[in-house]
Amino acid sequence: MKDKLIEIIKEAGVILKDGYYSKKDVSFKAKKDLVTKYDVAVENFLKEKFEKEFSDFNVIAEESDNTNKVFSNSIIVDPIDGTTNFVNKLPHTAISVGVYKNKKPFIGIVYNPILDELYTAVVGEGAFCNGEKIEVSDENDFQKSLLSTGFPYTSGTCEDDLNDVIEKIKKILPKCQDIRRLGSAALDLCYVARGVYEGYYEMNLKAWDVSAGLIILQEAGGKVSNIDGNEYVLFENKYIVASNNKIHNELIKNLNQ
Ligand code: LIP
Repeated sequence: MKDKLIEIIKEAGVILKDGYYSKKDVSFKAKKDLVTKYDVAVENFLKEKFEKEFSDFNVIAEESDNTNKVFSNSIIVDPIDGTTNFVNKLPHTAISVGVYKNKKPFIGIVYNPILDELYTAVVGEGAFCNGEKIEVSDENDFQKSLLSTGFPYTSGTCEDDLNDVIEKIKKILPKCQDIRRLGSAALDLCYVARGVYEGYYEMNLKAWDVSAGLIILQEAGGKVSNIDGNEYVLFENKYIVASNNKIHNELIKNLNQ
């Protein structure tokens, strides 16, 4: 299944790449939440191919889902993760596809066709970037850890969420090396997987933002949880917290202090 998925995702990457270098009309799903015709075109392409090739799976995709529910066999698709970057020609944008069998993680693929980075993982077989094995960083000193986060679209409309973002940064920033915000949750998780960041956290994400990246990260030796340190459940938890495993407890402790 993995090879067929990669073949289809690479074809979809051509649509994303063409769009990236073209002039784009932008629509708003919400105050800060953008969408373009390319999000829809990549999604339609992937949905049609996946439904034909993998008829035992439900395809759940960002621009057409209205259930917010994972079925027992699901292919969860974000056609363009990092749409704001895509629109502004910041090359941190990717197609994300997570496959869940009997509700359990099975295959994760994140493809950035602009930088030509293909992250892949099958549960039990390790994680790879362009075919090279990747592993999380060895750093266990929180003060030396580079972290990443994201700001929820709701920070423009919900004061509680905005305050929460600020509070968390106030708690974490003095204690770590630094914090980045690059704008694609799928790639943030892959960057923890390949040892660029030691940790990552974000609120209000949907299953399509993280379904593939969390499989890739766990296969690279990392850890994913909710903000209490317990299992992260797609579509259910407000926060996702991810790390190289070594700093996880401290990251959780500092986020909650
Ligand atoms: C986006 C994320 C980004 C996050 C946004 C949003 P989209 O996904 O990956 O990191 O901060 O809230 O969810 O909307 O570009 O697919």
